[in-house]
Amino acid sequence: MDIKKELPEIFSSFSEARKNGFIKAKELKEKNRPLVGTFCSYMPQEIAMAAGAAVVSLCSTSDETIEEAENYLPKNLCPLIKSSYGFAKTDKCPYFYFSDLIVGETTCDGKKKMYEYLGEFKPVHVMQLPNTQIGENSFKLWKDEIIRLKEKIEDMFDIEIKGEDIKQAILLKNRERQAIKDFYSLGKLKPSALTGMDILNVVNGATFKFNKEESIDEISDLTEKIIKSYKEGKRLPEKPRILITGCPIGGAADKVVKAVEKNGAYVVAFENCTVSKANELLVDENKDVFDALTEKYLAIGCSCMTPNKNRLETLKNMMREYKVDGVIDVILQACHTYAVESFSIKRFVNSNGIPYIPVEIDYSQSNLGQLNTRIGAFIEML
Ligand code: BJ8
Repeated sequence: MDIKKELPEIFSSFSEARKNGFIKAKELKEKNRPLVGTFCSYMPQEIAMAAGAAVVSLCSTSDETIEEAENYLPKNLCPLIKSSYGFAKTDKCPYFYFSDLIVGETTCDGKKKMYEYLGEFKPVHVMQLPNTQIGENSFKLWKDEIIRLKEKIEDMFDIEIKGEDIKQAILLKNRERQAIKDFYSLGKLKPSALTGMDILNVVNGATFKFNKEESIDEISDLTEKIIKSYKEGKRLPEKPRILITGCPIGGAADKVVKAVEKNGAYVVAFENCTVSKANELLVDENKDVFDALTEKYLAIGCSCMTPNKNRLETLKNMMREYKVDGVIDVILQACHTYAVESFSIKRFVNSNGIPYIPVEIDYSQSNLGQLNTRIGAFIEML
């Protein structure tokens, strides 16, 4: 990374990463490097990486194709699912277009049924995720599913994936996770060093950078640069500190972050897939590769799991470490598991002495006024 670049310039290079990644994805294809698309943090990326493939998130975050998707899917369905299907069906997502294989998973009902339709025009492999993290059966099922994914990828790309290839992928992915963690952990600084939008743009953007070594260097340099200017006294004014939890929050869903920061607070922590759910826990580098991957991925605290104690555990640590004043739970419209879990999250957050508010959103920009009013009122009472 050019160290002469100013911070705002670096932040905007990450915000542009998704757009610029389209060309990179095309270049990968021209070099015959496989591209594997995914819709979930449970997908063990190291298996695809061990085959030399690049992995890209296909979760769409814009309402552009929702109307088209509603010709096939119910209106009362999560916008992430409708949007993702809409982009795939209308061929408007270059990442979907260039993907050789889509790896789905049996998380929520809407997604797993949508994969059936995707399979009508793209190779789709669905991993059978257990509903619970507890017990040997769940561990065995998920481990077997990770091995089945390895076999699928070997078969599809006519390649043998050795244990050592997976080990190397684990080491690389861990280094990337650690660099991302070091960066978003800057949110712990009080007063804040950077805004929640900056955190989100960088972490989100990093998922569209296919050269992992380059991306690790860029993120680490950025973290260093921010720490240096913080030590030199460059800090943001003190404001209430918000933690965001719940459904994935990139793209159109970032309107919640914008509303928080427009109404006199900062988002300092994200307990979402976009940020901490996917990165907080590293893969154990000293165990059998399949056991280690099973352990890491099965531990993700998503509301699709029952019970979902890991989400509470993570929230507890994050509320303390980030010195949080309030928690906002973002629930995408018609996401039943997160909506139902909202009650227990409220009870848990409040029992730790922290105010909590759930906000249900879709991808449209039409109800911004209402969202601003609700979030503004919440921040005012902190
Ligand atoms: S690990 S959060 S990426 S499932 S699609 S569950 S919003 S109704 S995305 Fe998710 Fe994996 Fe869990 Fe993370 Fe609800 Fe919509 Fe379903 Fe969703």
